[in-house]
Amino acid sequence: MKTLLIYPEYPDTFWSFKHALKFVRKRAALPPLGLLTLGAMLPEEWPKKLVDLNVTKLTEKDLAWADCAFISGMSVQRISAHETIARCKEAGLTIVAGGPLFTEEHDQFEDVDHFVLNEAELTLPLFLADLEKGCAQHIYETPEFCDIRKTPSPLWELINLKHYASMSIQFSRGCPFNCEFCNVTALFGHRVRMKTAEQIIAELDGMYNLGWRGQVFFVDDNFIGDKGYLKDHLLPALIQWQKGRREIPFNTEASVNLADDPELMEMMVKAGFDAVFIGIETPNEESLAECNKKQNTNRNLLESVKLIQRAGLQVTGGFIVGFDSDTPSIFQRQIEFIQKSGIVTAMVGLLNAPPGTRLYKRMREEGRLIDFTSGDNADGTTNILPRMGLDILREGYANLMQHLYAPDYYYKRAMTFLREYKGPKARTPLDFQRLLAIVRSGIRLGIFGKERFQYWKIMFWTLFRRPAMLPLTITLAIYGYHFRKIFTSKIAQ
Ligand code: B12
Repeated sequence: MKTLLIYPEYPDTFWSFKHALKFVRKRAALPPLGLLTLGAMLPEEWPKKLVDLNVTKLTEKDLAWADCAFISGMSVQRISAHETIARCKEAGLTIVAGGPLFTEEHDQFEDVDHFVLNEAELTLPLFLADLEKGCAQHIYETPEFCDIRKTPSPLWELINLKHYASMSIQFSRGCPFNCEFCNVTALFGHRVRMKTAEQIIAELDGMYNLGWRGQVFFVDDNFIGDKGYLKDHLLPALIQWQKGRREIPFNTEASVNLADDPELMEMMVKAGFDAVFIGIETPNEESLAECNKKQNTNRNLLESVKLIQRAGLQVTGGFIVGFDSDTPSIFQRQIEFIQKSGIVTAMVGLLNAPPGTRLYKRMREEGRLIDFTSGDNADGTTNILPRMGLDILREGYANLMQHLYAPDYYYKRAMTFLREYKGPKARTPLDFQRLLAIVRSGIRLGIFGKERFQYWKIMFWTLFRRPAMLPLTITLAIYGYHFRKIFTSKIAQ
């Protein structure tokens, strides 16, 4: 079976980092880890070609070569997925689809021959066995969750690593918490399932041996779901792995209770972690209680963020407006909180109810579901009727985003962060493209950008006060440019 593994294109979103990637001449932020992992589960003798539409095109030659297409994706890639399926269908390929988009919305895709849903570790062997017997079914799904200690290492050699700004690796799946709006537990379960430290080292070795020296994102739902295993096994192994080589910078996603554990933060920094994405959501205690975000309540959230930054981890954060307990004062409160926190990359979205969540069920019962989710959590759309009214919510949101990403607010926040941040231990090597990015940002932002005054102010401040942070400051300036572009094209109309 000649197999195409296809990753649909995502639109221009906050998360795509498309405008920022141009500065470093990269085509995508991250590789399609699901397909790389799936590739390793398919029979070895099947010839495989991975086409990531975010870095390359699907050609007629590809379609003529293949017998079948395995397509993955998230909801945000829906449009490109439909187009891709239509082309594969026309070329007469057998189409197999899986991953979060299809697990949640398979009934929207008529032309797919086989849906292999949920975790491929459990459903793919059943499909392959039936295929061999000539009786493959239309849908394979399971309520069970797999043992990821048996998941094979991704087939890194299927991609050209050079096109990506970062590599990704997955240590665990699942989250011990139960936030009302989050679909992680529906998709990956409540119990935290972990790979072994040996598996992670083998995966890192795999990409390192192919020449990868840039950053690696641990794409866990909550990296600190099992602190004991981290402290006793994984982090010591990572610390050991980094020894004797130019350190690889890591980043990940975690819950805010990371701030309560100085030993864990210290070990993470020692292992090379320099940033962590945290679901902060809101400074409004009532909204946190409403959505059952217990880990964020009864604490000084601002102080927790500072503790993490001081330990040496940049905090990027997710924020939500539009909870039932939110009043129109929430927009100003969010602005103040985010400015004070120094969370430079603050992803703010309207409360959405993804299918499979408890919020979705509640909204349906209350007759408040109005649309289907766009899949982009930061485009100012929602699929629920908010208590404060849709118009007030949308207007307040546009105003909030305009403030947060206006050059004066953005650069002020970056400065707040740089003052607090201890500084990374491992650094992405300054290769030719990164050097050019410095020049490009100087020209695009420092000469032609409307932020030129703030740009040079922060550059000189960093140069004299925190010179080691200069590459980080430039990165933040470039991100700011991307966020502003997205804001003007998507939200400010
Ligand atoms: C890394 C990541 C990203 C990366 C992008 C990844 C990439 N390749 O480009 C970034 C940070 C850019 C990102 C952004 C977003 N993401 Co995201 N992301 C993740 C995360 C944390 C890990 C994905 C991953 O690599 N997993 C590891 C691999 C091994 O797992 P997998 O992809 O699920 O694949 C397995 C199965 O699904 C299956 N499978 C996958 N593909 C296929 C294909 C076939 C044919 C078959 C048979 C099986 C199969 O087999 C694999 C092995 O079990 C997941 C959460 C998660 N735990 O997966 C969310 C997740 C995928 N993201 C999600 C969302 C909503 C988003 C955002 C909208 C914002 C947000 N709220 O996070 C944006 C939109 C992107 C954009 N550009 O606009 C949702 C998707 C839900 C959905 N229905 O689509 C997830 C599930 C998180 C969640 N809370 O719900 N994301």
